[in-house]
Amino acid sequence: MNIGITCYPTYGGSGVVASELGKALALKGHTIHFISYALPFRLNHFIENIVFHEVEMSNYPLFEFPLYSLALASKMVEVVKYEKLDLLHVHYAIPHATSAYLAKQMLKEETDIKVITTLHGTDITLVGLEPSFLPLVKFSIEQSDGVTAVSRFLKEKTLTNYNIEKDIEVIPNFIDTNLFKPCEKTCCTKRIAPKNEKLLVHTSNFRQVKRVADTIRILEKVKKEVPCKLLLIGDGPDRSECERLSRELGLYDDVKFLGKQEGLVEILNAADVFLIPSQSESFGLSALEAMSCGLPVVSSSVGGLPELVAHNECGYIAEIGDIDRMAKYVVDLLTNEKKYKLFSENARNRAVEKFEISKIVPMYEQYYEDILNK
Ligand code: GMT
Repeated sequence: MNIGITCYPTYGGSGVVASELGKALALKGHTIHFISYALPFRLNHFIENIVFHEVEMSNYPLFEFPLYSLALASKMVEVVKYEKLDLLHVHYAIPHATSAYLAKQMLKEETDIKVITTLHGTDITLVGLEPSFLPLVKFSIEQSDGVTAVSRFLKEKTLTNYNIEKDIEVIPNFIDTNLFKPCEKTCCTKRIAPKNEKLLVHTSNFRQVKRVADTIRILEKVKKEVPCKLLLIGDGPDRSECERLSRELGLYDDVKFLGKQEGLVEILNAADVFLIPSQSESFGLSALEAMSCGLPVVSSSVGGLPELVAHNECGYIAEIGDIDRMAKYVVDLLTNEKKYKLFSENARNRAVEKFEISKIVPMYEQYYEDILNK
């Protein structure tokens, strides 16, 4: 198939999923055309049947706000027409599903290009609900030829929040378990944990929904029982506030802010427990990456997290903000070697059995076929 993929190209789960899907489809022989304003950051190796089409933006002074959605629609039209695409697969509804709808209308005399929209999270649960976007998101979802959601939770939220009656296919996120796998500690943590302290880890874009401050408060409690440190990977608006909190709690030496990092597999393998106390999380790709490396996860019970983290098997889930309980769970894991080993194995097995890339990519291929033959 000849497939156009649009996604946000920078740091973030939906861009990771779209890029990894594109790469996997290309390796299976499909031709993939990425259409975005920058090269998606995971496309770091040459694959001959992946082409990137950059959406160029004009700086005309009259346009106080960049008209990206429109420029994207024009680029989509050009690529569909000249590269003879079979379908457009857009990730994150705003504005990608709307641009694709516009492109579809512009092309309708020549071809009936099919549009598939994959919903990822805040496009539905947060930004999409703002009055300035809600009608547009609802319309763009309804007009898509096919819609997928990354969890059952997200599907239900979409149907109820937007009062939509439409088939939405749940296709969960996936992981390359040959890449994200348990291995000997290769990264040196002597400076971070000189006394072999246990390591808690969290990765995110440090936005409010992630509740990163909770991870610091969890560390404060766990530290009273087990010597440990916290690794915080990533960056974003809440980072300064978290740095301030760790100083205020006298934990600045115990919380290591590592910023954005490339060597995630090494870092995860150096750590013991993954924390994800989010306010809202439609899937939790970062938790899946950790599970695939054999890390038990302690999470909040929101959104799609209970579909991913099997409670009392490969981790524990607790109410949002229940720091005491989350800390207790972490202590339980770090002080019971037998349980830790079992949960670590369960986490890895669950990633392999339910979310391995080679099992999920055929679900997208089948869905593409279904939509094209509808
Ligand atoms: O919504 C976001 O926070 C951004 C979004 C993204 O584009 O990175 O993340 C969402 O999509 C990921 C990939 O499907 C999911 O793993 C995340 O759970 C989801 N984030 C939220 O729901 C907060």
